[in-house]
Amino acid sequence: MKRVITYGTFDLLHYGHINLLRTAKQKGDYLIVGLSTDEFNLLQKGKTSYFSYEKRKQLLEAIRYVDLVIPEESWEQKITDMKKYNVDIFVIGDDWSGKFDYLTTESGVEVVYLPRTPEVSTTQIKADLTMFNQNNVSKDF
Ligand code: C2G
Repeated sequence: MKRVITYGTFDLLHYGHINLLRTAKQKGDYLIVGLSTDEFNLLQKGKTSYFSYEKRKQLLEAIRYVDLVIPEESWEQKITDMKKYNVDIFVIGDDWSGKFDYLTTESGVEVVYLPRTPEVSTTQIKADLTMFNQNNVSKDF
């Protein structure tokens, strides 16, 4: 049983997230997702998600590729998570390329950086929706 783990906020779930989760699952038999809590997002990542942790967890748990969702509360927890969940492979998008190589030396897990899906991001979705609403509001007057 090859166990894979990844981490993220996964807000406004989109096909870029699904592509990553599908490919991550294909690398093993069991996929764990470390889902950033609302506090971790605010205090460590400087961002607030549209959906709360509970709602984002509910969405992730509905995805066929995801076997377990755990809270991501700190940058440091990855080392203990690798041991606690008996992880073989750590997977994340290549926007993080090189940032988690230490997991191989410290925990002996394989680290895989996957190419991001182009053109889609939660930030872009929010920007497009803001533009759309501004254009439509102005037409109403
Ligand atoms: N992703 C992707 N393609 C996109 C958008 C996102 O492959 N178009 C991937 C990211 O590379 C990441 C995952 O989907 O692996 C989740 O994306 P985010 O929620 O933006 O994750 P991030 O904020 O980068 O958090 O400790 C690690 C962090 O929690 C990662």
